[in-house]
Amino acid sequence: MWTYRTYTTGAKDLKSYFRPRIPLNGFWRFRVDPNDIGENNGWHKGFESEHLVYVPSSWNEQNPDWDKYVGIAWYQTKFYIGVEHIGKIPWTVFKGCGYYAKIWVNGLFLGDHEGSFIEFRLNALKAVTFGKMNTLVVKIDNKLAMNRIPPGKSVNETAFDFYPYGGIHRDVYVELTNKNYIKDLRVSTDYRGLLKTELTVECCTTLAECELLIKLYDKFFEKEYYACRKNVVGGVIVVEDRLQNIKPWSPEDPQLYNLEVNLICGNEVVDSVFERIGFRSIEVRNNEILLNGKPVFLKGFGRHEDFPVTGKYLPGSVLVRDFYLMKKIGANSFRTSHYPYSEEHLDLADELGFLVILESPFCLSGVGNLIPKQEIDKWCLDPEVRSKAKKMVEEMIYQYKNRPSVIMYSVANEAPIGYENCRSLVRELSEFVKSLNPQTLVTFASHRLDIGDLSNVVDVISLNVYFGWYTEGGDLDKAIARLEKELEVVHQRYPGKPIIITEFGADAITGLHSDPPVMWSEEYQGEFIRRYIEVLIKKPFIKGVHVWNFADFRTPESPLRVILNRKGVVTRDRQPKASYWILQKLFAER
Ligand code: ADA
Repeated sequence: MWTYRTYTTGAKDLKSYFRPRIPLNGFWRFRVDPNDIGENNGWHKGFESEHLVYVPSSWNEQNPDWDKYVGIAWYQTKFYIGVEHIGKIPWTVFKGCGYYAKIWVNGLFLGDHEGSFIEFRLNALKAVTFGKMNTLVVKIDNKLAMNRIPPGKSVNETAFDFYPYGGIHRDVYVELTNKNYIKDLRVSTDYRGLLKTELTVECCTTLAECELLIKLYDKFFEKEYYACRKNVVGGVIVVEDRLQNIKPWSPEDPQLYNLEVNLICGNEVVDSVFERIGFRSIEVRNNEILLNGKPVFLKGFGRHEDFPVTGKYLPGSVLVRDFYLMKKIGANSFRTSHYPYSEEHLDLADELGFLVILESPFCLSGVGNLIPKQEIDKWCLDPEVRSKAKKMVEEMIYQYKNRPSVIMYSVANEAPIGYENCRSLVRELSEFVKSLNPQTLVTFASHRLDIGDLSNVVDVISLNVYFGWYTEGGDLDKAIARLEKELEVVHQRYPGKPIIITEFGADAITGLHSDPPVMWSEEYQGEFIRRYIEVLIKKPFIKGVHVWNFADFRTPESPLRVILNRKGVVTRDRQPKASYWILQKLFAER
């Protein structure tokens, strides 16, 4: 039975054609508040501002004045709920904003949320006025701090190598439910037709009056495959069956079904939600990653949600292009480096058949540049840091638990596991994931090739390797020799574990060419990737290769970055570099 432990108590945001929604994307009033005077001046009740900003998008690149602004800013919009909805619960739904958000409706505080990449919804019944305009005010605090996940100190002093965009990065809307509603839906399947549905229902009337009607349809709600009625007897209802006539989900054939759940009270449908599901199994056995019982090899990328002007918001059209460019290159997989991506992103992964490593925002690549070495172990022991890291992992799993594309969770990127307290934190997070969701694989991306006894708490070993870039720069022969040697050592250390290379790559400035290949040229990047993959695909214990990165992306300013991290095989505006075609050939061979 799925038990929500500590943090995730709110209702999950479920897909529904039944629940009325009021979209709030568009132009919002906007005001920066560098001295945090807004609340004392009543801005939460509504504020004046000649500035506008578009939602969803980060604020930074929408106005050069806000480009490097990491601080507090205010958003305001209006919405109307007709009197025909009196008696319903209005929820304000935020799919991703941050870093820390506080929400008011008509001046009444509804709640807050920490973390930019996870949805949250707040009951607004006590605040809204039906039949009149309502004012929604959002205070976003995007300051960097060492007790935030991921941590940082200022716009160019971050523990992570991506731009600290601020704002309302993803969709916002108001959704209306009846007082009796479906709070959560968890689905477990396997490729042989197992269908286990766990439902949490919030009911205000006597439960006996209510029942659930669970139906399984094809992707287009045209063909019905299964139906089952179940009385609502207490908060959580479990229904388990095995279906004969289903097709498994896989990258080659991403078969999706719609699981619809109707809550019927007194013969009236009072709520109806659905989830797109796939029947698939994922496991590690005998050093293999098995999808539906067959070995699978992950070919793909570390990605980012990053685009010019929109910042941390990837418009649907850009997502579509990305997925077609990934399909065209022969990829079947990506890691949501270094934070959970949007629902649309995962919708396309489910629909087009990509194997996803879903990563929490616990990214610590540059933590050693922010605090003295002797402080790092103490930082990892900080109870606030530990509980926030755990909360973000739990929220991530809670939100994305029914996705067929999500085969693995990564609890951290480049945590300083050389320090005991940091290692125990990664151990705790990995065990926590397993306790929450034993079916899905767990890993963490390590820049250390020796992960010590953490190999006991992960299913797959994930390594980030840059021989030939940060070391052995310009000397690929030396780099590849070292890669060969080091990987054999890793395999001897963990003979029973599949290994995937979650990062390897080289920066290339588009249009910079050189013969012979030298660093920063397109040729060097192409050569780097070609020689790495030629070695990796010959190693029987290597079960996946993710090139860093799919596309160039914006980073904090640093002498190592030409405005962007340019390790993309496509540019930031999604045009191929020479390495794109080289990789296409290589992926075709595996
Ligand atoms: C690290 C890190 C990435 C990126 C990469 C690079 O491994 O995980 O976020 O910074 O290196 O390009 O150096």
